[in-house]
Amino acid sequence: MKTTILSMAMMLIAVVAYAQDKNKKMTFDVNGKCAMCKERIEEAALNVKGVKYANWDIPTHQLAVIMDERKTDAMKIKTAIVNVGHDTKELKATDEAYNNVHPCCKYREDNSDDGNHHENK
Ligand SMILES: [Cu+2]
Repeated sequence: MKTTILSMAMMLIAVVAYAQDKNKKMTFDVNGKCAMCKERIEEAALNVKGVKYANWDIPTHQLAVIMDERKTDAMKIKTAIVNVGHDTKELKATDEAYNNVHPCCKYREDNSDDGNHHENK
């Protein structure tokens, strides 16, 4: 009986360790419109410790990341992104952060982009 509990506990630990993926892939919506936004968004994401890869797609507004879940999580990345002025679905940039983006990047006023493939909100 004791060994059963022990082996079950071991399995549980193994499952928890497995859930902490060190190369976790994720995509989420980040608002922006041009190549400058792309650079800013990717730089902000990559500056988060544990983020290994970041690629923001201009027409779809999707940010793809690969991160080490033991070091970071989606919320931390989103926080870094809103801090440089870009809205995500869950978190919005402060007006102060938004005002710091380049005038050509004012995606809230003019949501057109280089690709013309995304829907206007
Ligand atoms: Cu821009």
